[in-house]
Amino acid sequence: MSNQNFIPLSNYKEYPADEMLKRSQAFYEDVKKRRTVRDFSDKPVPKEIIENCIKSAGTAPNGANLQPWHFVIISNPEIKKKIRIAAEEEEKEFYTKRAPKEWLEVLEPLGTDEQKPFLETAPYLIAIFSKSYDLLPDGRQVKQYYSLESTGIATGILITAIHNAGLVSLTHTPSPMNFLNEILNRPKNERPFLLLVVGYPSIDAKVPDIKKKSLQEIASFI
Ligand code: IYR
Repeated sequence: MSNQNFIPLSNYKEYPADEMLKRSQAFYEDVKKRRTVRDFSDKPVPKEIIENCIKSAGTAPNGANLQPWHFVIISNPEIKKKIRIAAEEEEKEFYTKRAPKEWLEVLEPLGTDEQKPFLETAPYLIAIFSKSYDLLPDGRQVKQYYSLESTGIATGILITAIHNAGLVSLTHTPSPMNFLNEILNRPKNERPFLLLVVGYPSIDAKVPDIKKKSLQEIASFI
């Protein structure tokens, strides 16, 4: 027998089909304007906006509701500088040694290189960690389920919330990212998942001229 406490689904609101159509269209029209940005302004962003976006991320569906994630929000310039130095070191290795030719070829249209000035310019870096296990106060380990999938979904909601607020972001994945545990003093059960750069775009920000696949290319209805 379940010892769970169930409550009515009181916040669900059904819309008429025509209104759903309009809402789904309006959401698509807005979300398709999101672009990954690499040219950031140093214009400050009120912390409450970031807090709301993180709270939105925390609503994500996840394995057994164990919420296997941790977000570190970095605005301290010295910590940002440490992260930039460590990331650029790894990226230099990547671009000059580690990356196979085919990988560099698909990155070519994005115009990326080992220089990551945005890690210092942008007002916020959000380091997202995924817990491989959790720790009880007495030190016992708690297994997590679908940790990476759950953290991925939360990150998607976070990126969408940031876009919805009127800010831009960059999903940055310096590889390997273990330096984030060290710099941010995070325990070893937390694996760095992604570094999200958040702020306003610079006035002259440019983005690559790339296209998203069509509905027919990404989906099949059977
Ligand atoms: N981490 C590197 C390389 C890179 C890899 C992928 I896959 C991208 O979509 C973009 C960049 C960097 O950040 O430059």
